Amino acid sequence: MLGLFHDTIVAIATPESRSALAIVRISGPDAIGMLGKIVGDSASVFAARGGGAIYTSVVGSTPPPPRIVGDASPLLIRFTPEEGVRGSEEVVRGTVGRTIDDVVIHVYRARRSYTGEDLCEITCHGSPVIAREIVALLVANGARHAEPGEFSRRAFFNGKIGLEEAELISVKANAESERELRGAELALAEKYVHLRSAHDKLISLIAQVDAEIDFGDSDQIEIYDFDSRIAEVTSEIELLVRNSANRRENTGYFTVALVGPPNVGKSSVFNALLNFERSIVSDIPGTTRDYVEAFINVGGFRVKLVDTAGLREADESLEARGISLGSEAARHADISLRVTEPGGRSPILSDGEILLHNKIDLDSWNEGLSLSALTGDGIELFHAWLLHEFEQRSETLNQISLSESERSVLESVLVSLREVRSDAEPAILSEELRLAASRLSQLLGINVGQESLDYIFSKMCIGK
Ligand SMILES: Nc1nc2c(ncn2[C@@H]2O[C@H](COP(=O)(O)OP(=O)(O)OP(=O)(O)O)[C@@H](O)[C@H]2O)c(=O)[nH]1
Ligand SMILES: [Mg+2]
Repeated sequence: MLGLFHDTIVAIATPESRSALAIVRISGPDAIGMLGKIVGDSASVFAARGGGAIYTSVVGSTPPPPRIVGDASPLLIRFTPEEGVRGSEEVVRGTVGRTIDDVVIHVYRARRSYTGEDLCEITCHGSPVIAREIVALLVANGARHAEPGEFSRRAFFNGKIGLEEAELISVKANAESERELRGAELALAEKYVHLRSAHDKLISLIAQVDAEIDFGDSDQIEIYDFDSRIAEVTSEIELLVRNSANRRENTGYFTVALVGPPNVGKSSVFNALLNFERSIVSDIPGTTRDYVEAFINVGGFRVKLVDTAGLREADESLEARGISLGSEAARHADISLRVTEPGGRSPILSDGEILLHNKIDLDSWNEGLSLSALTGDGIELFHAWLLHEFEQRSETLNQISLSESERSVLESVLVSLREVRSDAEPAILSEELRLAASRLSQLLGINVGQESLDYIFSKMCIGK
């Protein structure tokens, strides 16, 4: 099967940091031909039918080996090209130069590959320098650097994955915690259930309208419960739009801010939750002058913890700025904890603030949340409380997320469905329903619009 794309793309598919192994991916009509030019055992690469691993080396040569057709010299090796370049026998100069790395290559032929075109994965040692060098060699041999999500985009266009699957891959690749992953999967499934159901209901109505046009004996269509069936479709779409609109951007994590007067131990609580000394602690009031952020994992939930500058009348403009930035961060937090200490004045809590009493080693405290950042007493209970709070709020964490273009498509479908009248001219009615259904089908990946694709694939990383 030939793919739809004429060029061959390459990218590092693993994070560009030091690791045990790294993978370079190359996909396209000439993937195998290009790879064959840079490895020691090119014959095995050309002959690969897919499925097995080839252990060989990548050999760098500068300038890259030119393709010479015709005369063979002792430096030249001969091969019979496999699929893709069939028809002409070519000879390339044998790989001369230094060995860049020993690698393992997996060749996937178009019919059975992720992208639907010839795809090779080169597993090399995990230094980013090596992986980049392999990519550079392939680019020198004619490959192009891939855009983010481009491998999956090709998989979609070559019919290897559907739109829902593509979006799911993107969600999986971006999830930073188990809870986020599960929440996002559920939200995604819900989105497609509603879309599919609205679409299918419209299709069944269109079929009935068309049957009435062909076989009915009056100028008006007579479909049982027509209006209420249209209303069902409308309310399904409305639900989808409502559940995704007016909600904060899906961050996939909760934010917890620690606020309160100086010296009550906000930074100490912050460090205790983090389990290392990230924020400076001292007995001098006003130690934290900016706000400090760090991520922790609480029972599978990803949590951004924010330590803020102590709230007080600051004479210094820098500190005042820190305090105002901290207050701003606290206002946007999902949970804002007002930290107090024994003997401190009873605070007047702002909207949504929750009291957290620190330093219980100095004085016991019987009500509400209390702990000692110094001794660790109460930290475990506090963790359990946080986890409970997150579980309660978890459905707000991953709402159905719609791009602006998806939302505007749904809104235009709603506008047209609200205008549909069962007593309209049957041919016009059929056309209106068909238009609405085709707009929905775009969102389902049938006859899909460019913007929805950009929205999905651009969220993926390079090499995906
Ligand atoms: N006894 C006791 N002392 C604590 C506890 N937590 C913090 N402290 C002490 O309280 C002082 C202030 O702690 P910080 O964590 O710097 O307080 P903060 O609220 O961040 O202060 P600012 O950054 O100035 O707003 C330090 O001397 C800490 O050692 C606690 O649980 N028990
Ligand atoms: Mg502090």
